[in-house]
Amino acid sequence: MSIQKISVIGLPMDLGQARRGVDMGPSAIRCAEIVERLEKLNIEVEDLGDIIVGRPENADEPGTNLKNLHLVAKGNTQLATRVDEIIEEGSFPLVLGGDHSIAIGTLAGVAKHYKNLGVIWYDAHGDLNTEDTSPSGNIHGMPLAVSIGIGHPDLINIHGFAPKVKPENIVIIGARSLDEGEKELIREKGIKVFTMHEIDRLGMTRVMEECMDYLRERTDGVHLSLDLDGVDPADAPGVGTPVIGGISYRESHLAMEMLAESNLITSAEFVEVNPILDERNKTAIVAVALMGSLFGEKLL
Ligand code: HAR
Ligand code: MN
Ligand code: MN
Ligand code: MN
Repeated sequence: MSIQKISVIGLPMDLGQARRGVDMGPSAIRCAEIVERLEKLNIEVEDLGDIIVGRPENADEPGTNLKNLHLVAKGNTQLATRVDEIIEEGSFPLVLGGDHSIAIGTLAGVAKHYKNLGVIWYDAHGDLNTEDTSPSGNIHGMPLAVSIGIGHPDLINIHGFAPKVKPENIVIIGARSLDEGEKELIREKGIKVFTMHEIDRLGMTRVMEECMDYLRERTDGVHLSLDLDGVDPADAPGVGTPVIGGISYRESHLAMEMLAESNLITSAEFVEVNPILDERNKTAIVAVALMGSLFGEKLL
């Protein structure tokens, strides 16, 4: 079924990592004319604005090495409710970050509506760390682990149930910076990963075909979680943790166009746009261009 209506919602969260400025991501993406661009595709678009994020007095909380745990959990709890409502109303949730910790809330709200939710995790990183394996204590390196039910109880139980996603329903695309603990978890849980090696070797067309065939046969909805650092920093410089050797702008467009043709995607989020680190809003412009392709924009 084609998408009739999109509901845009921002979570201007920068507390899941250490570099300030990513809280301005939703604003930068709106400046890059997301609403205007999607309206041109004959889809009804509503902008629900941003969820308000609290300001930390002290990042370190007693009893945990997770930074800003309380405020990250609070923002994500609110996001889960809003995303749940959007789906309930029959609209497509399009969530704007913020750092990638916001996927915890998005997935909580989305997963309630599917028995077998699929997830495409487009990212340089695995975001599969736990309190024990994390090198940083930054929650933006943990949301995928949280979604499969591994992590702090205040995070995994958001929206009242856990886990949100089965590991075998996840496909990671673009990985090139995985911590040892993440590699172990990928092997142990059988998570499907197309690293940059497979993208180089097979080409993006085949990677996306394999990804979509894999998800089509086992899921009843697919969430796209697109971290802009999955794209090469030459094309998307405005991110907090850039990793060279990434997916090109053109390959990313191709991936989005193939997803549009497949009609598989039922929710999406675009995260980690940091305008403070960007060059003339380039990364937000790239994000909006990719959204255009994801929702069916054609060159001719
Ligand atoms: N793996 C590292 C950590 O857990 C770095 C995480 C990186 N950042 C992200 N997530 N942008 O994709 O701290
Ligand atoms: Mn509901
Ligand atoms: Mn990420
Ligand atoms: Mn990343």
